[in-house]
Amino acid sequence: MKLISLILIAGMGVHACERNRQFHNQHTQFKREDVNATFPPILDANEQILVDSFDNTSISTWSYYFSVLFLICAHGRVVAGENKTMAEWTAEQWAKYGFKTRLDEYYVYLNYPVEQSLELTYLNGSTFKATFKEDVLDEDETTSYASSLFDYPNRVPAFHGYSFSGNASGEYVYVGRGRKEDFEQLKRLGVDLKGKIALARYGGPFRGIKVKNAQNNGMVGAIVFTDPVDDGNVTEAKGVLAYPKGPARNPTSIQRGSVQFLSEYAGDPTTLGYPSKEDSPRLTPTNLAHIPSLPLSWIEAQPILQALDGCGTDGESVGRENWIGAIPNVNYSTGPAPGVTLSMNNVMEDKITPIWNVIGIINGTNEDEVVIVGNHRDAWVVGGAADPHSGSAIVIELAKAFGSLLKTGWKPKRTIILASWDAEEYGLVGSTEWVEEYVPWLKERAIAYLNIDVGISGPIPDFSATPDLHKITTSVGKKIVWPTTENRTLYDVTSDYFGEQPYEVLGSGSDYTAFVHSGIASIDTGSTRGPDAPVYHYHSNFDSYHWMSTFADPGFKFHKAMGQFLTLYLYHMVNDDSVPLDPANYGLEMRVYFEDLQSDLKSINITLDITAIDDAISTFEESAQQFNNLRDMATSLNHSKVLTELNHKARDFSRGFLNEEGSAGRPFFKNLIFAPGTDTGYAPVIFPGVSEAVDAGDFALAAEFVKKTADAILAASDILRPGLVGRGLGGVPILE
Ligand SMILES: *[C@@H]1O[C@H](CO)[C@@H](O)[C@H](O)[C@H]1NC(C)=O
Ligand SMILES: *[C@@H]1O[C@H](CO)[C@@H](O)[C@H](O)[C@H]1NC(C)=O
Ligand SMILES: *[C@@H]1O[C@H](CO)[C@@H](O)[C@H](O)[C@H]1NC(C)=O
Ligand SMILES: *[C@@H]1O[C@H](CO)[C@@H](O)[C@H](O)[C@H]1NC(C)=O
Ligand SMILES: *[C@@H]1O[C@H](CO)[C@@H](O)[C@H](O)[C@H]1NC(C)=O
Ligand SMILES: *[C@@H]1O[C@H](CO)[C@@H](O)[C@H](O)[C@H]1NC(C)=O
Ligand SMILES: *[C@@H]1O[C@H](CO)[C@@H](O)[C@H](O)[C@H]1NC(C)=O
Ligand SMILES: *[C@@H]1O[C@H](CO)[C@@H](O)[C@H](O)[C@H]1NC(C)=O
Ligand SMILES: *[C@@H]1O[C@H](CO)[C@@H](O)[C@H](O)[C@H]1NC(C)=O
Ligand SMILES: *[C@@H]1O[C@H](CO)[C@@H](O)[C@H](O)[C@H]1NC(C)=O
Ligand SMILES: CC(=O)N[C@H]1CO[C@H](CO)[C@@H](O)[C@@H]1O
Ligand SMILES: [Zn+2]
Repeated sequence: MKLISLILIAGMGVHACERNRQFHNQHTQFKREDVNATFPPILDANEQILVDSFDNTSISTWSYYFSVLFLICAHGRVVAGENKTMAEWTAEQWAKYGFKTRLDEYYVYLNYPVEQSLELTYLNGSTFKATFKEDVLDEDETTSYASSLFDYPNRVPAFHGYSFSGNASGEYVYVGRGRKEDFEQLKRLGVDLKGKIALARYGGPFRGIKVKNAQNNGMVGAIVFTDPVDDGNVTEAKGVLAYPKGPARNPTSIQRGSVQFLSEYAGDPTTLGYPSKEDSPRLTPTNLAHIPSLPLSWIEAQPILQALDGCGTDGESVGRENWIGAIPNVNYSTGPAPGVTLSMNNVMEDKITPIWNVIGIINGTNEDEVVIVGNHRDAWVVGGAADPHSGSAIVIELAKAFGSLLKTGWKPKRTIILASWDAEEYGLVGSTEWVEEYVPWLKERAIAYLNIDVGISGPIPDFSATPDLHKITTSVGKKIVWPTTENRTLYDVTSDYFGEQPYEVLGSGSDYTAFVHSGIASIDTGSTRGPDAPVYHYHSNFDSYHWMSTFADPGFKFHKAMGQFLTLYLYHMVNDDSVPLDPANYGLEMRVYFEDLQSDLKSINITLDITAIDDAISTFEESAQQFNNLRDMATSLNHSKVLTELNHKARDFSRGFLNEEGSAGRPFFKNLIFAPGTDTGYAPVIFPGVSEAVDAGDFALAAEFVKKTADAILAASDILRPGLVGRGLGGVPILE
């Protein structure tokens, strides 16, 4: 009983910091070919100053500094909470260009790896022991800093953040991508899961969800391995050379990452709902696993999978989508193989430790209007040239561009805040604690949050955003020259690949999450690989400066174009008389979501009265129409007082979508229009209160959430509808 199109099944190569691609809106708001478009795009004087300030060599220098040089100066790796020096350095760069900077410190729970091991014992008593080591490459200087704790002081071992310390041993079962339905299918096939270790492949749900599902099925440990099936045709099996010789995946690459139960709560697990100060009271975490887990490369997963072949049900006969991967000579059988066992050990050190968000501010003339640009700074590895330092490098270059514009005497109308978040990787910790501290202030002032995390990991621009930001995303995208093919803008390339309405719904997996669930318009900017581009070694030592400058973005031209995009975006957000938010598009989008909900309920023969949502959307559409009419008039009359009122309505209306108790037992996820799916972690569900209750078979709860969702849409509609200043609309406008 699944709401197929609402529960967005995650696609290939999906990771935190990467984006999902499954939800296809049916409506077309934008014309792809602008017959009157000139090329190159025509920019005004300020836009030209900003765009011209961008320099690929300068971005390359920032990238090198973040992902290589820090190390060589022995400043150390930048796993969350490590290295205040890099935070201070980032603040110094922003300050050079006119930002007033500070470090916001929080004391959060994190854990760090001490000892990890995994051994396979065959029936005949011989063993295979995993090394958990990625290749040290002559070509790639930072890989040697990461191979062994004892050889090199800065290595970051292969481990899972927030994983459970403990041992597990016994027979094991291959569980596909570890979705709930994968486990259901195994039980239907008669596979005994209790007391066994789960062997899951990466892809699909957030890795913490895989571990949670294993735990909920009585399993005692989890191994999560990378599978080249997510690399499409760029594989050694298809004749492509592996990194560092070519663009295919290095077989030893390991995906580190957090195993927090992200779809339950983000942020510090010991301070749910309030900021982590040094003396804050601490809760016992409820969203962390109590079975150990470890990540593994495909080359080391291969013998472990092979030992299952011939036992249980073979992969073809399991009948689950995305079950069979592409590791050579493996049949992806379920197992268990009687008497063949794994023994795993995971020792982590728990700490309450300081983390540092860098904050940089340029005051605008309107104190009650603020736009925030954020990117995280912590990485799982030495390097992190894509995740997060393509974003880190771009944000410094953005600060530099605004510095150039400030020198001309320009001042922003709205306040600009830059943020370099710490501890994103463990569970969006830095950004969530910051939002929890400043949420009343943010709800009064925040116009939008612009996130950049993996700014560049491939050649295709890729955005997820709240509906009110789609229009500006398109209009700014049409101003940027994208360097893949001749005479194409960033918007052209995005829509060539993703279609005419190319923007995804925000789920979770990066620092926009706390903002979206505070009712703040948000966009996640970045790029993706596409089918033919070099494989991105996500959360691996091979996400390095060498890989970036040799394979992903030689010449840093994509960095430059993406940075120009984010810069012009921010410029219009803080500069335009009429704030470039488009509330009416929420009406169009919600209409599509509603129709999907309706047809899905029908297809599974559920009778649930959802007309209240339908009616609420209609009311919202009317408010948005009135809002647009008045905004057009105020714009043509240049009536600044009315424009200010309307700007505030555009800023505030989406706060109405919040429900303080959250949806269906998830108080963190307050937004009733979209939230990450409980069983996906990354990918969004639409009208989460309703659709998750239907999935759980709880129709009384679903009916309750129909009302709550409708009320939330009406609350947004009330905030948006022109009040006093709008009287007289329909006839001659009365504008005081
Ligand atoms: C293109 O420009 C012409 C002449 O200015 C105008 O009539 C037409 O509406 C424009 N077309 C589009 C699609 O904007
Ligand atoms: C034990 O069994 C494994 C798997 O069948 C095999 O690869 C290995 O060679 C065997 N070892 C010995 C010593 O027979
Ligand atoms: C891989 O190549 C085949 C044959 O050229 C093609 O049909 C298929 O779509 C490709 N797959 C991907 C993911 O690009
Ligand atoms: C794996 O599948 C292939 C093709 O069906 C088959 O020839 C082979 O025997 C299988 N291997 C095992 C160990 O079951
Ligand atoms: C866990 O496993 C490790 C390595 O096999 C071993 O050294 C340690 O004693 C074990 N701990 C417990 C509590 O069994
Ligand atoms: C910005 O404005 C705030 C509040 O008015 C003030 O406290 C702060 O000092 C100003 N910052 C700068 C950099 O001017
Ligand atoms: C791209 O635009 C330039 C300048 O307008 C023009 O000279 C060139 O022919 C165009 N190239 C293509 C492939 O359209
Ligand atoms: C910057 O771009 C120019 C022109 O494409 C290129 O020659 C140069 O090597 C690039 N700089 C870096 C550091 O990649
Ligand atoms: C829904 O009901 C129709 C007609 O009664 C039936 O044909 C169909 O199989 C049912 N679908 C499901 C998913 O139960
Ligand atoms: C609109 O009015 C403001 C002052 O209220 C003025 O600064 C601005 O130049 C005017 N814009 C236009 C397009 O007339
Ligand atoms: C300032 C600071 O925190 N420096 C630390 C950076 O990381 C290295 C190694 O991890 C530490 O030794 C430094 O103290
Ligand atoms: Zn990231």
